[in-house]
Amino acid sequence: MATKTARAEGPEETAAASEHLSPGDRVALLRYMLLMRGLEERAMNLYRQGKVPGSFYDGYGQEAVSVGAAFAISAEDRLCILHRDLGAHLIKGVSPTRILSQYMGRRDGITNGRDGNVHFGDHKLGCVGMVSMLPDMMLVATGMAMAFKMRGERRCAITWFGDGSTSRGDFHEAMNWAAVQQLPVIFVLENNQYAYSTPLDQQFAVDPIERAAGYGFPGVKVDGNDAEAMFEATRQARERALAGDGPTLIEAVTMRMHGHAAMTT
Ligand SMILES: Cc1ncc(C[n+]2csc(CCOP(=O)(O)OP(=O)(O)O)c2C)c(N)n1
Ligand SMILES: [Mg+2]
Repeated sequence: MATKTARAEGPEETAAASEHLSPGDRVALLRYMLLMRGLEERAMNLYRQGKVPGSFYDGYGQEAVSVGAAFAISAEDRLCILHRDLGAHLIKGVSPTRILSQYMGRRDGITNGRDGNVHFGDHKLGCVGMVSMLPDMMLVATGMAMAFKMRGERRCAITWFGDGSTSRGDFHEAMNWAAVQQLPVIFVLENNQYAYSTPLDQQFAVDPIERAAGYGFPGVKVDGNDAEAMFEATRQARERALAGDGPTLIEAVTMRMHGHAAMTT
């Protein structure tokens, strides 16, 4: 019988502090989290002034999820980044000025003014522009990982996605194919307790971390507010991927501190 574990009561398992981070790396982690927070606060002000068109989504309070994980990713790897994961773009080297230009729809933004706050990624830096249908970035990452494996390349793909995505068919298809083919892909489930206004206990009856075992690969539950734990879990998942041992599901337990999207007032 299924265990009712949907309502997260805090992480059951947290990766150990990393021996692979120097004091300078820890300062860098903090710096990127502060940069993400500051940039999003600035962008939110611009949005309220009507200077950012469209909708505005932020990762306020979730900085460690993207920053910690992306810090473990190398230049040859590929990143499928979602709407609350600005830190990953920053770690890959996208400048704050370009991010703000992107949000404001300016020509010196990443998409040269063709999109705003969500669908962008500088492919020269390894970042793939977000697909809006959730969680299709899981399939994009899985496909890239398959190409890496077929070409015999030592690299991996990583993707982030929300708790809401785990109820979609695409989630299962990506997990299954990655497992069957033993693909070098890292799935980061950003569990911020809500999908729009839907809480966890109305989304699933079993904690999605348990689904990894159902498909035949490891799942690790991490304190998503701990950048070091996120780094270490991702570093280990990348090692597995490059060793040919297949995918890993990392569940980052965090909390959405703001509404789903910003309000104009
Ligand atoms: C297939 C699909 N259905 C609906 C949407 C609209 N939508 C955008 S974000 C979102 C909520 C997603 O929740 P979650 O996956 O938990 O991510 P979070 O916003 O909490 O980070 C929805 C329903 C979408 N983009 N794709
Ligand atoms: Mg969510």
